[in-house]
Amino acid sequence: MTTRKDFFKLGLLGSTLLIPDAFKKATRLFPGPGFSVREKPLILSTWNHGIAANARAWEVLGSGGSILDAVEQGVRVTENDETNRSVGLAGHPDRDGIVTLDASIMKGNGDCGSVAFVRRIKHPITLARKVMENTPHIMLAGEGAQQFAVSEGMPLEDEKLHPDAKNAYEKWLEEAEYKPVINIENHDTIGMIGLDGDGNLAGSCTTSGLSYKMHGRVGDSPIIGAGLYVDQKSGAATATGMGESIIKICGSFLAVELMRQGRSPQEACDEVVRRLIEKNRGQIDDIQAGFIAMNTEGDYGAAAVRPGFNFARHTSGGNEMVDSSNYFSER
Ligand code: SD4
Repeated sequence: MTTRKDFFKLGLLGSTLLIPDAFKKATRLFPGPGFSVREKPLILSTWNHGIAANARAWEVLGSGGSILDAVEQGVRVTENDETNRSVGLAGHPDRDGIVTLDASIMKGNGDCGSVAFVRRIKHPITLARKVMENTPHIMLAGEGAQQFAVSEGMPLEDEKLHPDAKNAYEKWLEEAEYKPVINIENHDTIGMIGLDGDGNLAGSCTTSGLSYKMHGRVGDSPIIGAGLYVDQKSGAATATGMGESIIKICGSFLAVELMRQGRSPQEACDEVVRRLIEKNRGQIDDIQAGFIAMNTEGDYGAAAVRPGFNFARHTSGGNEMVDSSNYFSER
């Protein structure tokens, strides 16, 4: 149960943060790697768990699957990973001890689907795809999303916390403090964007959201334009990190729109991070957010608010981790 005291604490979130010196020098530029492989296919996904997800996506493409199949099947690996505490049913619960999942999927032609605040579904990304393909809607939430899953033949899993998530939750309950944790474990939401050999784009994003969030809280990941956006004419982008800060700037849409206006993916990601910091009035002590983007040429980029964000890149040359630039990087 969320108490009044908890809610008050939540309301205080951010109010005591200081504007960092880096923000005061708002003209500071980002050192952008400005990556370009100009090679297709290309698969990118957030954090270390992206390696296994990319490998699966690559395999799907190699066996004749579409780019949409690849980004769906790729992130299912992460959803299925019992060691992962930030994606799928083994993730950390909300403050009431319940795991609720968010996911979205999008094609270059604008078709998209998403689910939010969904319980007991092992593969929310597949449910998001079913919303896209089998309903006239784009987004289903909560109980309705679960009912739709059942009607599509998806099994309801036991609502039991993973033992490690349970231990961590019990420890958190001792203080029950609402304090979003900046990623330190090098894994979090998985967002994947991909380009196939014919230049078709698609993307996916799936998460258990912020640990110990308020029951009912929905982050950026299922919000088309915030956690994910794909436009065949311009490019694709996805996000990870503090969803509230990403929603406020329609982060993924913004990256794609900037590419449409002629920015490189790296320039677009850098500008999105700058915009996020500005929109949060520089109060970013408790915020980490990262973005990855690619265009149809095979150029790509990544930027984050602070150090530590990385992403997995799969090309015909292999599958490896790449460090993102960040707002505090030295030139
Ligand atoms: C959310 N963006 O729910 C997700 C979670 C995440 O680092 O990526 N946390 O806000």
